[in-house]
Amino acid sequence: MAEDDQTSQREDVEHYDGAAGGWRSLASVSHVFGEERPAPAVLQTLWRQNKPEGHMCTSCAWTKPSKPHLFEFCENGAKATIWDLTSDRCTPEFFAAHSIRELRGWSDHDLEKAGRLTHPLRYDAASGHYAPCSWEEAFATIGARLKALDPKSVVFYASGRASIETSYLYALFARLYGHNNLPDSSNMCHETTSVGLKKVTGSSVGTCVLSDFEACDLILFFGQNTGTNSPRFLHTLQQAVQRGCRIITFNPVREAGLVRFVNPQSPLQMTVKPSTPISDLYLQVRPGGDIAALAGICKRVLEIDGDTGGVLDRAFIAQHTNNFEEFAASMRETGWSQIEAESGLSRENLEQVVEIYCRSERVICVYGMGLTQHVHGSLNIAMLVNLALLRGNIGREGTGVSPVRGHSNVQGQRTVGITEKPELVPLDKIGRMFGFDPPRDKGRTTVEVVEGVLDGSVQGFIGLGGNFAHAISDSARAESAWERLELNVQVATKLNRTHLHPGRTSFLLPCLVRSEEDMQSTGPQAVSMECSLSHIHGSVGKNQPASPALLSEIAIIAGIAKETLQPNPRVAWDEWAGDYARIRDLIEETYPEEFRDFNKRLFTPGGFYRGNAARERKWETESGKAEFTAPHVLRALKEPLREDEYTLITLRSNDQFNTTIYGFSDRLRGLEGSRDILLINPDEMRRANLAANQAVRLVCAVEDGHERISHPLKVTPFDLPARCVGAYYPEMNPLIPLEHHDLLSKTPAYKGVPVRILI
Ligand SMILES: Nc1nc2c(c(=O)[nH]1)N[C@H]1C(S)=C(S)[C@@H](COP(=O)(O)OP(=O)(O)OC[C@H]3O[C@@H](n4cnc5c(=O)[nH]c(N)nc54)[C@H](O)[C@@H]3O)O[C@H]1N2
Ligand SMILES: Nc1nc2c(c(=O)[nH]1)N[C@H]1C(S)=C(S)[C@@H](COP(=O)(O)OP(=O)(O)OC[C@H]3O[C@@H](n4cnc5c(=O)[nH]c(N)nc54)[C@H](O)[C@@H]3O)O[C@H]1N2
Ligand SMILES: [Mo]
Repeated sequence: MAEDDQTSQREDVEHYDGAAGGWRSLASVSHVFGEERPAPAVLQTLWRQNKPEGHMCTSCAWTKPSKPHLFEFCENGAKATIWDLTSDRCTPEFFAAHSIRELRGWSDHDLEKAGRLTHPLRYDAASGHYAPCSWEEAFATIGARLKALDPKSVVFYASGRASIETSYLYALFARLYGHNNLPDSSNMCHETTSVGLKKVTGSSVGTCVLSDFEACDLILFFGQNTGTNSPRFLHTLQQAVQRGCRIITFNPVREAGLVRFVNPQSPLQMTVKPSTPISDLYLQVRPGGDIAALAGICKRVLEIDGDTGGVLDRAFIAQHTNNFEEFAASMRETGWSQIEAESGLSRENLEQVVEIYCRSERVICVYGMGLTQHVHGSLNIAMLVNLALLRGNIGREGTGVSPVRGHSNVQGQRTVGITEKPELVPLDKIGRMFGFDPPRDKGRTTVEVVEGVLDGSVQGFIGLGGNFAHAISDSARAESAWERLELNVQVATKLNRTHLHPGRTSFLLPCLVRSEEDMQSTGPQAVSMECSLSHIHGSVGKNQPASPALLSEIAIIAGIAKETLQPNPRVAWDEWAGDYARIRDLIEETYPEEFRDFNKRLFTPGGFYRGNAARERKWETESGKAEFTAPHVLRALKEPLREDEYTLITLRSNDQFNTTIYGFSDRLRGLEGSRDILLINPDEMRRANLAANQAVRLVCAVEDGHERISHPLKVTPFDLPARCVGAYYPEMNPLIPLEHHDLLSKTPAYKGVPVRILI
């Protein structure tokens, strides 16, 4: 079945169904190559990228296969490396020439474009500039300030790039100092998975490995944009399709990567062969409509089983699940008219899905931010698990639930203790290993960090990478609140907006990137990452550092920790920072099952698997079984839309990595030149009396005493469902109320914001 049969194309809207990958993907890389003028060694670096002897890409978290492609990198991975290895430098002279006040007028793109940070910097409030300082001064001052603060008022944030070794030490430092305030970017991203998937399956991460994708006969895709956000995954999908696996996609946007794909690795396909169609069925669900869509699918599966029998895996349900009867009853009671209205999909389309689902023996459910970033995001995931459980599609070869993680080591950070949830960490063991009593009280999520900065209960913040105040919801409120901090330390590679809101004492500390050589007292060091499929991969950087003054993240953490904590004979910061194999020994001692023979297995081709209980049908849930969940609502949004309101989904382009804006082309959606655009469907434009290219603003429809209005956006007709508009992240973050988050995990509801259009 060709994908075009499924959704009729309109002439009056922007859509780009050109293939993802291919020549244009290479052209897009060469554009960044030209702009950043990286050293010639970068080509060699790309050659080694994601291969056993090289460094693991800092872009997405998709797995690195044991038999890598000739070039095991994608357009975005190449861009990320080139962006890191630019020849531009953001030096003390740059900061002498530009005050913080002036830099706030720069765009996100221009801030990072200034180049790699080269020296440790301290903010000088009197002049309003960052000025160079020594590492000794930075460590001594930060240590003295931390000692003076109540540890419970301090937050150690991590963006998901720092390695497993770095993350272990960072979490240990936090607990030795006295808090569990260890949120990471996952709290804005897949925390819904960590909490919601865990609740129903016992697993806080996906249950699939690569071989499952080689054995499945159907993949259901919910709200994950592979072509833009995890392009190497397209190879896996293409191969699956070529061997007859079917793909069904649920997404309000027709994302080109999920429509068809050209493999840039295959010169033959780029010159003569037609591209591979990816999705058999592409359903443009309404934002927040997945609960209803999944209810429709589950209802129909149950109906067919009632009619003919043999559809449900009754033995599995009886032995492995809980709450089936209540769930089945709730599906029987849910009416089709409600399902169609809430999902925006027809009963006929949903029945087509069921027909394919019931014919497929092995099904994988893939999802991304389209499910997690909603007020009822955890329920979205529970509904997807309901569907999988009906036919025993978890814990068998070729089946499973596969959340696609974002940052390259965000999953690994959680595995080794970066979490605000103390119950997820073996605290007794850590206490014994290092001779102390770790704090047991719950730490802060990212949302709770901002609440704390706003009400004064958070006074100190260390950011290990990331652009926290700009990436979080209500970013305008967060950014100005940041200036109230007593202590604000940012460890970074490039300048970003969070750095422009220093607190009373502030440092900006530059670190190595993963592709650079990390030379310590015992020689060059390796680190490791965990991919979306729970494999641990070693990584070695070989490039010359951007500046001789840079330190590794581990050296920076050790430097601050030594100045903060009392000496402890079991805590050997210098030895650990001098030899990362010692840190891996500690990790193995703490987590012996997952990290057995860690140092020996570091460079296993394809990584080594850390195991997953749910994959073996051992359910680490409260009931000891996989849970069916009867939905209490059918809409993932907070409230129904009023007459003049729309649901805003915030989108990523394929020319950005989160708040890092490489350029202004959203090639895979056929949108070029500007990020200040509002995507809306032409029927809605007529209804609202809007003309293409007209300038409008968005205003948040939540009335809570805060006014939230966007900058002017150009109206752009685009193929979207009714009552829905799209615009880019992070520009739209000032519109999103902080209180607007998944109810269980507090992941911000970035994909379901009620807005009005101001003309
Ligand atoms: N190039 C690039 N790669 C990246 C990133 C990047 O910014 N740029 N970011 C990285 C990070 S940290 C992450 S977490 C991942 C994010 O990767 P994804 O999980 O793909 O996240 P998004 O692009 O935010 O949104 C995914 C899709 O959800 C759809 N969507 C929106 N609302 C709904 C809904 O209600 N239901 C459904 N079914 N779909 C919906 C959107 O149309 C979009 O196609 O990518 C990682 N990789
Ligand atoms: N509206 C809306 N908001 C969102 C989202 C959305 O879909 N919509 N997505 C959310 C998601 S999924 C995420 S993960 C967050 C992202 O939030 P963050 O992870 O906090 O943000 P990034 O933009 O990834 O951080 C970029 C900065 O990291 C620093 N950096 C880069 N590499 C390194 C390194 O190797 N070491 C160190 N120390 N620093 C480094 C650079 O200084 C760079 O400026 O945003 C969230 N915000
Ligand atoms: Mo993310």
